[in-house]
This record gives sequence, C-alpha cells and structure tokens, in this order.
Amino acid sequence: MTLTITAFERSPDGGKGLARDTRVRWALEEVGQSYAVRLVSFSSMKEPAHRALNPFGQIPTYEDADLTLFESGSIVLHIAETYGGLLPTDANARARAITWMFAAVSTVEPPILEFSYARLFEAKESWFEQRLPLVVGRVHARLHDLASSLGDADWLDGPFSAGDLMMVHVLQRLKPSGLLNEHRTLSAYVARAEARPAYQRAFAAQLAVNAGLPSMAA
Ligand code: GTB
Repeated sequence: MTLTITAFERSPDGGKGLARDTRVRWALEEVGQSYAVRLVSFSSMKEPAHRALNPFGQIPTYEDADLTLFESGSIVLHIAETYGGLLPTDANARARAITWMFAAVSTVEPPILEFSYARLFEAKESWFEQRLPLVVGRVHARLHDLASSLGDADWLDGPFSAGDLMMVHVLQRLKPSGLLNEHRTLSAYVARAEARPAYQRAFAAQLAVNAGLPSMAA
C-alpha cells in the first residue's frame, strides 16, 4: 500500500496551506518520501469509515502498511523517526527538537487558535471588541517569548528540525491577520522556512487542490 494521507477536498483557507495536512506533506517532502493523498469532504470525515482512521472525524490521517495514525504532531514525529533528516541523531538534541514540537502544539498553537476562532465565530457578539484585545495580548505574549528564545538564530535549536517545521506551520496561521508582522524575527523565521524547497513542494501540492476556492481563514 502506498503511504496515504487525507486532506480537505476543499480547504476553507482556499489554498493558503494552513490546514494541517500541509505540515504532514511538508515533513514527507523534507525526508523525500512519496505519498498519496485521499481528499475527503466535510461530511465524509464524519462517516464511520473515516472515524475508523481518526475518531474525531478530522484530517489529516496517515496510513502506511498496517499503521494508521491521526494527530498531525504524532504523524510528523513518526515520519521524522522513521525516515531521518528531521531530528538530530544526538539523543539530547533529539529530545530538545521533540520538545519544540510539543511546544508548538501545546503552548504556542492554543492562543493562536483562540484568536482565529474569535475572529471567525465571535465577531458579531456584543462583547467581541472588548474581548479581542485580551485574546490578542495572549498571542503576543507567546510570540514575544518565542522570539526571545529564537534570538538571532536561524532555527530553534541547531539545524532545521521537525520542531521548526511544526512551529512554523503553527505561526503561519497568523499570517492572514498580520499579527505575526509585529514580531520581525519570527516573520523572518517563517519566511526562511517557507523558502525551503520541501515546503515549496508541499505548498504547491495543496494549492493544486485548493486554488481558486474562497478563503475563510482569519
Ligand atoms: N489536533 C489535530 C491535529 O493536529 O491533527 C487537529 C486536526 C484538525 O483540526 N483538523 C481540521 C479538521 O479536520 C483541519 S486542520 N476540521 C474539520 C472538522 O473538525 O470537522 C484545521 C484548519 C482548518 C481550516 C483552516 N483555515 O481555513 O485556515 C486552518 C486550519
């Protein structure tokens, strides 16, 4: 069986690469592993056949031989551990790179998602204008700390790793809002990662599916 992932049949971002299949595509491109993509509609994601792959009825999923995975972070970690090139060989450096993967999804991504959801789903609420600065403040606090840790380095800890891949994809979610531009070194960090040929291939592959669709990304 060809290694197969799932992605939106029509991504709500209209091809900006913000849906989480892009981080999986990117990891596969970085390690040079070919893959197939099964496109799924919002309704088919909730059908038993897809829930057998992901109990939450979401994308992305990963199938290879007798292994099925969901959760983009877990999938990227599995790719990095299986194919090499995205994690250092030194045990301590490897543990630190994995720590950055967790930091991306459990420390940096939550306030970014809260901001994104507020703009998408709460904009008509009477309390939206009052709440938004609090939400934005929580994003900036995380970005400030992340920028301090990155400093003038190219990547978070030594060479580019799966930790950078996950972090950059999390930060990209802020691009439609312009919030990232207030953190010059983080914008440059994202741009550096986006210049990688593997990212370019992953982005182009998802764009080929989603180009021309209207964007709902906030
Ligand atoms: N924690 C899981 C993971 O990392 O894999 C979260 C997976 C997830 O949120 N999947 C989303 C999904 O399947 C797609 S990526 N949603 C459909 C559903 O829940 O019914 C999230 C996403 C969606 C849209 C945009 N966008 O338009 O900008 C960005 C990100």
